[in-house]
This record gives sequence, structure tokens and C-alpha cells, in this order.
Amino acid sequence: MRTTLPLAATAFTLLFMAAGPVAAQAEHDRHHAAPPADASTPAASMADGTVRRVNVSAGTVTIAHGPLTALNMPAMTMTFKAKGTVALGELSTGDKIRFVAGKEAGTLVVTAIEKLPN
Ligand SMILES: [Cu+2]
Repeated sequence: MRTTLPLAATAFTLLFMAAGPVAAQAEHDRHHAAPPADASTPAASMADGTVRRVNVSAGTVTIAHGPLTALNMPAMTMTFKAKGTVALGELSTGDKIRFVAGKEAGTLVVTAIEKLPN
């Protein structure tokens, strides 16, 4: 069967499929209305930060971030485990980013990173 989805919508759907089928379906149904706010990502708001270190083999990224109200955290530099669609290989020290941080089984994780122009 042939799909007629526009390319952008398809890429968007694929992005969320990587994050999880439930989120993908919810996001698709919502048609780009709001950022995902389901139970798997309680802290789904973007925060600003600067990349301090990338460890691709360990799957971690160290970020100097501003206050994260969702995590009740003041500004600091800390290391997160990368999850979901985060492509650590595309990040370099000094990159300005926006990211989504959350907690999974007591571990701080970053579930999305968006590079900002310099
Ligand atoms: Cu922190």
C-alpha cells in the first residue's frame, strides 16, 4: 500500500518511533500540536546547555546546564546517560544545545538534544 504522508511528517513520526511506539502514536494523532507529555517523559521541556564532554563509547554526555525546574536542579555541570534519538557522534565540546532531561530508574538521562546555531 502506498502512503501519501509528506516527507516531514514521515521523518517526524520515525523520530518518535525510535523513542517508543506509544509516544509515536500519540504524537502522530496530535499532529505536531504540543511536545510529548506522556508518562515516559515527565520532564519533556527543553533546557539550555553547553556540551562539556562527549563519551560515545560510554553513551554519556556532560552538559553545563541552567536550572532544571522539572528535575528540581540548580545550574551545574553534570553527566547524563544518552537515550532515545540522541546522536552523540554529532556533538562536540562547546556546542550550544537545547535538551530534554529526565530520570529513568533513578538515573539521569537525556532523551533529546537539539544543536543551536553558534
Ligand atoms: Cu544537573
